[in-house]
Amino acid sequence: MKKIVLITGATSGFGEACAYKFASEGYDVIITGRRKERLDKLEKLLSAQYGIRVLPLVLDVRDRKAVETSINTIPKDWQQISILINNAGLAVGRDNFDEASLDDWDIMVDTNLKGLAYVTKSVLPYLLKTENAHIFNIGSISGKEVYAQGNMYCATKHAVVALSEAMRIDLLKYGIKVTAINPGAAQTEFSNVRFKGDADKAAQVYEGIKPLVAADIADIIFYCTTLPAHVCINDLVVTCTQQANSFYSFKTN
Ligand code: NDP
Ligand code: 8X3
Repeated sequence: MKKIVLITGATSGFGEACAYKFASEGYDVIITGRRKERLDKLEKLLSAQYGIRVLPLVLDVRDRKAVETSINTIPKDWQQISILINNAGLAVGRDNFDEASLDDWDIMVDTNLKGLAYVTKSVLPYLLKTENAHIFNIGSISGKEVYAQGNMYCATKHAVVALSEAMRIDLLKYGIKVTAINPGAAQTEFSNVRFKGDADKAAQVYEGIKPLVAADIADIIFYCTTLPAHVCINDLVVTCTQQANSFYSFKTN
């Protein structure tokens, strides 16, 4: 039987790249996200290209009941999940603390933190029954260093790092690996979402640097899964070569 990976936020960016990477390595993939048409398209592409099974689950990770129902009712022949990639997440807005919108903050807390926890708690019973289970949490460099106008996004990503440490400690007894991946600037739909569709503002984020692309992160996640059973990469910060940290990038124009 093929190994099974469940990926949240597989309709774009890192999640979609992970779906391609794991499918290309022969995994069956459970792809989730809110946009059904994208999931349906991805299902067709992956199964045709790689001959693996694909299970699309339309899922808003903020909806606790929907997460529980959807994951609890995964068909029997899909329940041997050995890898969970908690990737669904977003930044909404980039404003000073005093000017930021509480609605934006609610979306980020509900998605990046509570959604990640809901999904993990629901998938855990399956992981516990599988050998060499591995949880990946996509944090961010903003979970290591807070930057101006990053306030609640940075706070949620600091919380993802903290929750990853907590999972690692509490799940140690089951031999489950927990890896936090903390990328710097990566050109996905992230900035379009953050700046609410303002393409110019989104493009400015990557001007003068060669940013990470989604496949870079997917390759690194896959690499972590290839290590021997007794080896776990706990926490990784990954930036493009022109970015030193949250504050300093060496721009060439
Ligand atoms: P994208 O915007 O390209 O992808 C985000 C994914 O998250 C989409 O598939 C989206 O699917 C999904 N998502 C968002 N909200 C929800 C929700 N409520 N329920 C289910 N799925 C949801 O961005 P990235 O690929 O860049 O982002 C992926 C992760 O990486 C995020 O956690 C982000 O914070 C983090 N990150 C990104 C960096 C970057 O520079 N790009 C750097 C560091 C971390 P849909 O809209 O269909 O629901
Ligand atoms: C996304 C990277 O630097 O915009 O998490 O916060 S950053």
